[in-house]
Amino acid sequence: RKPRLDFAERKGQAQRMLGLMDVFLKNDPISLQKDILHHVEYTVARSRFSFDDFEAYQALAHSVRDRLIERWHDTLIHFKKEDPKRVYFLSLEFLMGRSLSNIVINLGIRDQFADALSQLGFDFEVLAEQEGDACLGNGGLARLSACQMDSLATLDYPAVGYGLRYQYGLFRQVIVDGFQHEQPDYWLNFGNPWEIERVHITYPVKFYGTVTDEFLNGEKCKVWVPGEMVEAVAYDNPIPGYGTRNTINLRLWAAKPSDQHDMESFNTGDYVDAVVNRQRAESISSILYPDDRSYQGKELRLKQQYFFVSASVQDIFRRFKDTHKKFDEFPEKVALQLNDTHPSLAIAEVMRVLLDEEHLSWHRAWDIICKIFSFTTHTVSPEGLEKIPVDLLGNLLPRHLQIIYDINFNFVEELKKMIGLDYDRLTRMSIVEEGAVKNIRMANLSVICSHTVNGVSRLHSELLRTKLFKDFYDLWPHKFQYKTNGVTQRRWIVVSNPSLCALISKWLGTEAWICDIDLLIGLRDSATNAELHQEWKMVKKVNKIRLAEYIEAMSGLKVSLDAMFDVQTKRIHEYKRQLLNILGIIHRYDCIKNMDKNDRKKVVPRVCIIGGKAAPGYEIAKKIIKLCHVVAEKINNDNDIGDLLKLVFIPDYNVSVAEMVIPGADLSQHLSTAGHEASGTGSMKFLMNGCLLLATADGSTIEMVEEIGQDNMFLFGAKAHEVVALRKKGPTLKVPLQFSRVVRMIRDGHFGFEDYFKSLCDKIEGTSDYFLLGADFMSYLEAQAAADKAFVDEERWTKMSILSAAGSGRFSSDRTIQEYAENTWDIQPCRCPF
Ligand code: OAK
Repeated sequence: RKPRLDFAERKGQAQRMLGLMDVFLKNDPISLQKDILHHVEYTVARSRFSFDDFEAYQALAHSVRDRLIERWHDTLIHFKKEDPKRVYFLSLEFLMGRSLSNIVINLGIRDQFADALSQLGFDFEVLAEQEGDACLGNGGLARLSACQMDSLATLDYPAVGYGLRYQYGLFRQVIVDGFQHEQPDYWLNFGNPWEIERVHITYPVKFYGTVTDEFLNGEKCKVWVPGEMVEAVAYDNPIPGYGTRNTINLRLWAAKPSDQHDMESFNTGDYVDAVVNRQRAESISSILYPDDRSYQGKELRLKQQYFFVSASVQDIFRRFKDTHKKFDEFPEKVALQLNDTHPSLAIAEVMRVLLDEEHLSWHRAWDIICKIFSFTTHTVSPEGLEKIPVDLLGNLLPRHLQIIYDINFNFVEELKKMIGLDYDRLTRMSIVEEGAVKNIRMANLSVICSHTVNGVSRLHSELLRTKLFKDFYDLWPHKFQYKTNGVTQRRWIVVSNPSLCALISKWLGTEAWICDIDLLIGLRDSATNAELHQEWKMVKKVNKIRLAEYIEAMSGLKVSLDAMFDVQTKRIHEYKRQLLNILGIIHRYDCIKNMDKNDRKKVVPRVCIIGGKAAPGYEIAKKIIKLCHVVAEKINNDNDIGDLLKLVFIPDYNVSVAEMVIPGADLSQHLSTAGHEASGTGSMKFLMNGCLLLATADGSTIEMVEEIGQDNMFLFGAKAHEVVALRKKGPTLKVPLQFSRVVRMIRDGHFGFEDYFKSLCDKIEGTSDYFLLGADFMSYLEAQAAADKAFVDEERWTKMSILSAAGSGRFSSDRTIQEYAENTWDIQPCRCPF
């Protein structure tokens, strides 16, 4: 690949930039201290002689924000002047986590702030810990959006992110007696210094009502008379790039009652009802739905989708019309990226605006649609695809339903010309699903109207082409691409693992890898160097100490640093097979119990760490969490076992917990049944941190094997193409005795709660073992044994660890974004001058 940017040049520009900034906000220690104290006194409104850590954090955050805003303004002005083609990234979820450290690192002023603070008697890290996480998303898709925003800014792409500013983020997970309980995350309670409320940037969003035919200049046109109107208010979140002045915008919309529409109800005299009704409007952006894949046909969810889409589309049109008159130029200036199907109403909305408000012909409007939308799906299974009941959509958005029907009519007519009257295929490909409940298939709508359909790994793309969207692939093979996911090394090494960051820069002799990750490969040259080994082990130890302290503070459990820290952290799902991990742990426990003293001496000690949230209504996932707790209770209190095996469940796993857990892991597990994980991005973060992977050949893991070699990972389990055949075997499929034995231990009440776990055991025995835990169990145990063997050979393990990090370059979101820019969006960097 061609080098992205000359690092020396970047660095030089960064230096000049710092000099220039001194004109406005100086970055010397005295100026920074003055600034912080100014914010203590006047923003936080505490006396500068008496403020606590949280107040110091607030003042610090505001000082950083001032510097951020300068660059953000400059970037917006520069984009306006240059008027490049922009990509608009529409996503219902962004999982940003904390911002402070990330921002000061990207701005290149972390050390200056740390020095200034230490002279004031504060520790930067302690203050950074005061910040709460912004959890406006569920899991993989949402964190990917956050990583991609960081890369878009760093690579100087003219991009805008659009999403919803939920008042309640993802629920907080609290464990009571081993059971998950959910508590609301009112994350805005203590204010949010990273957002800028734009009271003057608001748009009306319409719902319900009727559509009538009217005549305008002799032409028939549709007029939508809404039944409800809500106001969308913009909240801007500047996202700084690293080593650049570019700072892009993430615009999140909040719902407010619309004054316009309410005048009537106030005038009718029912003042109290009118005020209560106004509050209803705010509920649209109040809560993030916590189920990451089940579509329940809830009206509020649909309202959220349309609300954010409508406001974003109005904003995009406003920006375009500021400088352009002819809509034919629209595709030259606008690329709209659909992050899964959640924003796909944007298709019908853009069409509606072009037809009903801009009065373009259907032909011209459709031509524009086909040039501007690109769609990325993050799902593997057909059940994961979003469907909206026609009645629901027709009631809430009557004009959009008409447009979708028209798009479908034209599509089906064209299709008939191409494939003839193959009714089965026509039925499968139609946007409208007939049946007891008539549905709109949002994925079909997205595929039909987008110029490009992306999968998130090579395997995923193959599954899309051969299974999920086979009919469409056969019709339009040119539409189908894939962009293997990536994560940002700024967050996942530089922010979360500063010791590793320093070590890598020292051994590569440059910091350039921070924005040119391919340079990491240079570590391979020193993979057997004894001095590097020493330092590498030291870094891991520092991170293990940090994690062990956290575990002790949280659970009271003391863990041995000599043990292998074995981690599986991700959302709890049957297909991700946390249950396989727990069964493996029970097996290990059972083996140790049955060993004599001498054999026990040979056991490789392990600390097994599991973490993740279950969707509140997902019973089986919640049972898996409870099982983990009862098994932990038994093992951790068994004197025969001691330090040989410990099991810990880390509650409320989120971005900032991940930043602490991942660097401290020796081994991480990615156990999805092959063909079920579209990509997986957690594995990439572990890999970058030199953690070894124990994984199935699923999602992007297959590509990781190619980068770092099979010898440096522990692969196991059936391959994706074998899974179907294994399922077909059903009752004739033999499961190993070891598997039956551990399931029996649960059934027999070895860990208590046997009645409660019955349904869980029933799900994995006999024909109901859909995710093939039994079939993969022996291979899993073998991979675990291989990991034990490697771990005792310290030199071999350290070399594998170095090679894992060295080979992780392909999994940077910088690469992903560059591919999207070149092959999907057709946009160019637009770098802000210094
Ligand atoms: C969430 C809601 C609906 C559909 C998919 C998701 C989701 O989070 N999918 C995950 O996306 C990640 C980013 O592409 C992938 O790495 C995961 O494999 C996928 O499950």
